[in-house]
Parts: sequence; structure tokens; C-alpha cells
Amino acid sequence: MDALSAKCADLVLSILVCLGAPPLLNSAFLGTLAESSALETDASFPPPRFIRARSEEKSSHGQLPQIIAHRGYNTKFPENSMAAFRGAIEAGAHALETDVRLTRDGVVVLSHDPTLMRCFGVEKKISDCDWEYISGLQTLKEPHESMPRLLDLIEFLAQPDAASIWLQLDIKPDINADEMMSRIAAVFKQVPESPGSPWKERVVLGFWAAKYVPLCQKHLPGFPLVNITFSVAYAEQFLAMDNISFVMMQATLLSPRGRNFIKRAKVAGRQVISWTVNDEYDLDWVVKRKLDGVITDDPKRFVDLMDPSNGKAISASRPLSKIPGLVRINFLVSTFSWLFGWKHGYGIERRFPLFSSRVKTS
Ligand SMILES: *[C@@H]1O[C@H](CO)[C@@H](O)[C@H](O)[C@H]1NC(C)=O
Ligand SMILES: *[C@H]1O[C@H](CO)[C@@H](O)[C@H](O)[C@H]1NC(C)=O
Repeated sequence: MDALSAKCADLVLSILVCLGAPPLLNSAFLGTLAESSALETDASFPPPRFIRARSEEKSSHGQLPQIIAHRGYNTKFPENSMAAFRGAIEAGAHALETDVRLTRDGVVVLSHDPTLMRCFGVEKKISDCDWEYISGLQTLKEPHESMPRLLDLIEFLAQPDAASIWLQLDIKPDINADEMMSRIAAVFKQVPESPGSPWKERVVLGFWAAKYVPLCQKHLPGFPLVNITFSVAYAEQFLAMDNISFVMMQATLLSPRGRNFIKRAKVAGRQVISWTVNDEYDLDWVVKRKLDGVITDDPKRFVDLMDPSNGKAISASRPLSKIPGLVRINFLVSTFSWLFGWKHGYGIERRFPLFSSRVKTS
């Protein structure tokens, strides 16, 4: 692609972001995704069996999705704080989802954003601060909490009363990948695992960019992987890669292509988890499609809704007023994927000729 076309692609991408495409679709982020080439590795991973839907006799569907607390119980507590993680478990969540970042001095901390602005009111990047400084900050949201390290969360999960809880780590691709993975691995080595439940059977590594696949293999061999994505087109190529499961944006799963993807993923024995689901009609959809899990901001509400003993079937239809929004997001994501492919030359056929023929899943 020549320089002028690249500029045009960038321009259209920025317009799409203004129109409401997910903010992470910025060109720096996409550039990181594009430098990947995972499929050439012969890495091997176990399937993440523990993220499968729970079988549930009392449900008419025979199974129910697992409830995964998004950055902890974040509608009630400051996101990604120890209070939010404890709160989620007390509320009955089956799993926690969190985001990892590195401080300047190499400490793995839990923060969704790369900067301290939104949660702590400080205009600094985490990667420019040392742990000693960050550990003294308090969240703007009450009850004011400090930012935990991954180590704090893992020590908490090592306690007997948290033994049944699993963890999804969202490894953001805008960081020094090799150092990040080796620091994460060091944390798991530092905290002794409970006898019957090794970390490998409780922690799933969520990655966005393919270059993380060989790094996960190098530093955390035997840990299962999930691909976090908004693009069904992108995820489809990983049906070809054994044992990789999926964490997909709910809005894109609802599209016809998304529904088809769910079917193929199931036939291939892959787990599919949906993010971020907060409405009852979306939960209803997830239950009917027999997805394996939902990532939600309010785990308590979903635990109550799904409790078969309260006798109330989850049943809610999507208000028609939501349809235009869904069409819009799917339009944005598809246009985006197409532009991204054009700009970076990704595309299942071009980048990964090996997998260009339609993946057979039967
Ligand atoms: C997938 O998982 C199975 C069962 O753990 C394992 O035998 C197989 O080698 C894995 N495949 C890959 C490519 O990791
Ligand atoms: C996972 O999804 C993202 C899109 O969010 C994609 O760019 C990424 O490369 C996918 N997986 C792998 C193995 O790369």
C-alpha cells in the first residue's frame, strides 16, 4: 500500500472511531495486532476445560453459562480493586476477569487503562511510574482502594475459600510483550498452588495479538489460551488452531456471521464466552445459544437471574429500539476489519495461506 492510501485508511479508521467504533480500534493498537504471526508456531496448549458452561439439571437448557466478573464486581466497587474481586466472589461469580499492565520497574499491576487518569485522577502513564508511587494512590471511586498487583490477587486466589474460582487475564497488547509474560510467569511461580488445583487449571491467558501465542508458550507452558476479539472474521482463523477458545464481543456474535461462528466453534469443541453482557435479554440469548460464559459488570444480578431455585426463567426479548445500535456496531466492526486487512495486509488468505481453505470443523 502506498503512503497516500495508508493515510486514507487511517483517516477512515479515525472517522469510524468518532462514529462510535470501540475506542480500542485506534491505529496504534491495530498496528500492534498487525505485527503478529502466531500461526507459524507449533505451540501447543491444553483446552481450557474449566471455562465450559456448567451442567445444570434444573435448567431447561441442561446447562448455564459461567458468570465472570468484569474487572471484579465493578458496578459496586472500584474496578480491578481487591474489594471488587472479593465482592464478586461473595456475590457468587464463578470467575474473575482482570487486566494486566507493567509499571516502570516491572511490577505486574491490575489496570484496564494504560494511564492513571480515569480511576485515580492522576495524569500519568502506568509505564512511567514505579510501583512504590502507584501503591500510594487511591481510587476516585468509593470505597477508595489502592491498585493491586497481580501478586495480591493470586495470593488471594490461593486461599482455600477461593479455590473454585478461575481467572481470565486480559493481556493488553500495547506493552513489552516478552517482559510482560516473563513477569506474569514469575508471579505464578512465587505463589504456591493449592494441591488439587494447579494454576494451569484455573487461569486462562486472554490475548489480542497473535505474537503473544509463542510467548505464552515460552513463559507459561501448559496454560490455556483464549483469543479476545471483536472481529468474527479474525477469530475464524483460530478455529484452525487447536484448543484456542474465544472471548467475543456480544454485539458481533449476534450477527448472522457470529451465529454461524458459534456453531462452528461448538462443533470444534471450543468454548465461547461473550463480553460484556449486562442486560437480561442478552443473557437470555447467551443461555439459549448455550455459550460457555458471560463477562458482566454486575455478577450479583446474573447470579440471581440464573438461580434455578428462584423458579423464574430468564426470558426477555430485546427491545426493538436496540436493533439500530446493533446494526451500527456490526457495520463499524465489519468496515473496520476490512480496512484493517487492507491496510495491514492481513486477511486469512494473504497472511496465513496455510489456513486459507475454509476450516473444516467436523
Ligand atoms: C490440545 O489438547 C489436547 C488435550 O489436552 C492435547 O492432547 C493436544 O496436544 C492439544 N493440541 C495442541 C495443538 O495444543
Ligand atoms: C485475536 O483477536 C484479535 C482481534 O482482536 C486478533 O487481532 C488477534 O490476532 C487474534 N488472535 C491471535 C492468535 O492473534
